[in-house]
Amino acid sequence: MASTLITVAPTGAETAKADWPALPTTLDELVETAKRCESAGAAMIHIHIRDGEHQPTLDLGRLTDTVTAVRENTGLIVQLSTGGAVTDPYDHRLRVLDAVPDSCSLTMGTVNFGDDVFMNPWPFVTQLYQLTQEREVVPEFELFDLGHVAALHRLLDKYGLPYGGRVHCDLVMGVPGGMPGTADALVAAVNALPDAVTSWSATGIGRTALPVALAALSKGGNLRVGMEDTLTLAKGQPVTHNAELVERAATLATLAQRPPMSPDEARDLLNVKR
Ligand code: KMH
Ligand code: ZN
Repeated sequence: MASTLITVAPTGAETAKADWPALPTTLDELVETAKRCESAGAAMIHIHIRDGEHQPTLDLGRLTDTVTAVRENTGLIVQLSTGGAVTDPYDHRLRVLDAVPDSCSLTMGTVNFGDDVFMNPWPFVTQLYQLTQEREVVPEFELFDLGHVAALHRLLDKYGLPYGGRVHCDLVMGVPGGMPGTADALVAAVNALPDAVTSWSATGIGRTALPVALAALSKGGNLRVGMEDTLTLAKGQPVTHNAELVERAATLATLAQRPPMSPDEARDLLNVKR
């Protein structure tokens, strides 16, 4: 039976710990979260880290310690964010690969991001992509808009396949400024993906989480869930632990006759370094 890759994105860079104490911001909290989410059905973790004051950081020492700790305590594929926070400079975002993750996010273009702008100019995208090839890190292409899908065609045409030969994308939907979190937008984006794409997932921000997950499963895709993207299970029902979102995703995937895949199966799917 086919199965579903569930990625958990537990923290992100946008939510303040003071507003959401359940957000995992310390290394201990992140490791505990990773373990519970693996048990609930996650196979990959998309990581943003925080500093001692719970602020977003791309500090290389902390990133390296995080990769080590998650590897020591779980079998999850470790994906580090190269998006960071909207304020992070390009050189710090490139330096993330020095922490030697299995995978990293790679956003395919600039996008309005609420009241901010998430900057991903083409020269930065191509530099980061070539660095992933050189360092043998499997990229996950983050697509916030249909224009990002077109940019992925352009990137693969010009620079060839990623390390490992698989092309895995994640549709990030419902960001104010990006494509909407609707089934129509999902189908349009998936139908426009390059033929080289071997797997894709989708995530819906905020209240679009559930419609996007249902549309993704219906269209044969995989799921990303977590408090980076969604802080409530339903109106008035805050998420108290990331595992709740993973459990819900696992339930939906099982109902769709595509139960969660194990981290080992996910390693085969993405062909990350073993
Ligand atoms: N925090 C956003 C500015 C990624 O992780 O690569 C970027 C983001 C995408 O979350
Ligand atoms: Zn992220």
